[in-house]
Amino acid sequence: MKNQKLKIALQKSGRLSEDSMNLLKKCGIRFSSGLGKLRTETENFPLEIYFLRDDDIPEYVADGVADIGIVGENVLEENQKAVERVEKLNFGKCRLSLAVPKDFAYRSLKDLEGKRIATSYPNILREFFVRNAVNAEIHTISGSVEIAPSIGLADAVCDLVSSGSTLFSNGLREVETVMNSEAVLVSRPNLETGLQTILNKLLFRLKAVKAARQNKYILLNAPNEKLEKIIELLPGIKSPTVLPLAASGWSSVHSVINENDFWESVEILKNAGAEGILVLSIDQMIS
Ligand code: PRT
Ligand code: ZN
Repeated sequence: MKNQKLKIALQKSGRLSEDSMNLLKKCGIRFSSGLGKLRTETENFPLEIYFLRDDDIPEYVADGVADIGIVGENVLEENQKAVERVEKLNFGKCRLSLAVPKDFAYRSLKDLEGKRIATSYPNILREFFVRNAVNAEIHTISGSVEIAPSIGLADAVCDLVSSGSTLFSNGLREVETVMNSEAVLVSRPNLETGLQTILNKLLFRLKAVKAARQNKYILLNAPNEKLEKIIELLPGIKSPTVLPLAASGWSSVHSVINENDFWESVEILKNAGAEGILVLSIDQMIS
């Protein structure tokens, strides 16, 4: 169908909102995202954006109100709706963890036997306890889980953690990871051909942005006599590009390196005689 648009659901306002919108923008998709907007059209890509509460996204996608969505794996796992995971997005990283008050002498999961655990993730936690043969009482509360032990409502909690500072400032100690989570792109199953084609186009761009974020473009100058050594040390994805510089006896070396190796690589290269090292972010990387 002509003029067909893919409908995507993003979190309206919360921890995933900014990263989700930035990701689309990095994919070259232009749109306005005024505060309070529920829906927006994009200017240069057949996409329509819906802004929703994150907990509602799996259901809206499963029901076909939206075709695709961006949501945390924790929400997906808890809600168990009929949606397909299409691509992990590398942001919104956190873990769902069990935590106990500091003075709780915790050694193993067995110590939670018969205890009251407060959480907003009863389904995930129940499944975890079944898998680990622990009998504990799950108390479902919708927010401020971390204060439950101090007001006598629970003996322990199971909540999302990223830096750990919320647990710490509430006198809690993280003891077990129940699941790791990050934002994922989900889709309703069996998209019509036209919509699937648009999704494939979007995915192509998303993957290019994701790959770019994990890599840096590096340029450096090397004296020719040290060139061989430097090239050998460069952990690039392919052999680097080497160009002669106007100054005789010097070359310019260009390569792409993984962000994780980055600082270490730069130090090694510098020690090997590289000069004028420039490191640039990459916007898109198409393999
Ligand atoms: O209004 P709406 O329902 O859309 O939003 P929400 O309040 O339910 O969700 P929101 O915006 O808090 O989180 C959206 C998603 O972000 C979650 O479903 C996770 O997938 C992801 N995410 C990543 C997190 C965190 N990190 C996180 N740290 N979600 C929540 N937290 C909370 C946690 O619950 C705890 O209260 O942050 C606190 C802990 O953080 P640290 O840094 O102190 O450990
Ligand atoms: Zn929510």
